[in-house]
This record gives sequence, structure tokens and C-alpha cells, in this order.
Amino acid sequence: MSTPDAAPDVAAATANEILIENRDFAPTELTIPVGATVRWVNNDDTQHRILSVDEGVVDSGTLPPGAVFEQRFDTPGVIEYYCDIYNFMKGTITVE
Ligand SMILES: [Cu+2]
Repeated sequence: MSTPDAAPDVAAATANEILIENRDFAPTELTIPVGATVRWVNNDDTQHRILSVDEGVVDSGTLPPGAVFEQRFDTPGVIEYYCDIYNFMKGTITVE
């Protein structure tokens, strides 16, 4: 992110939903309350796999096109994650 106040991503349809499109996460940064569930939706025509930088916190397994992955976060903190297939894809979830 080059600007601190980026415009909200209009592609994000519902709360706590992250769209995977064009080999990118939208939004790339998401803040949720403790106990909320994040839902990733693979809208790409290729596979993706979401992995947390801290091993074992998040692992979506291979997500084929159209797949949905949901995970609930019960511990406050910052979770950085990336795509195991396209390593330039990165995102952050802040649980507070
Ligand atoms: Cu990916």
C-alpha cells in the first residue's frame, strides 16, 4: 500500500469477505473483531492456496476456481498471509 488512506475496495461484496481475483486479494488488508469468520472466495480461473507467514495459523489447502474457504479467528493479533502458488499475492488480517 503506497497511501495510508486507500479507498475501500468496491469488489468486496460482504463483510469479512476477501475476493481472490486477477491473482490478487481484495481487500489486501482486513480488520475483524475477535471471533469473526473470514471468507475467501476464489473468483479466478486458477488455483490458489492461502498460507499464513506464521506456519499453521492459516492453510486453505488448494482452492480450485470457485472454491470458498472460511476460517474463524479467536485470538487478537495480526496475521500475514500469502498465496503458496503465486507468492507475490499477500494479505493481512488484523484481529482486534
Ligand atoms: Cu494465489
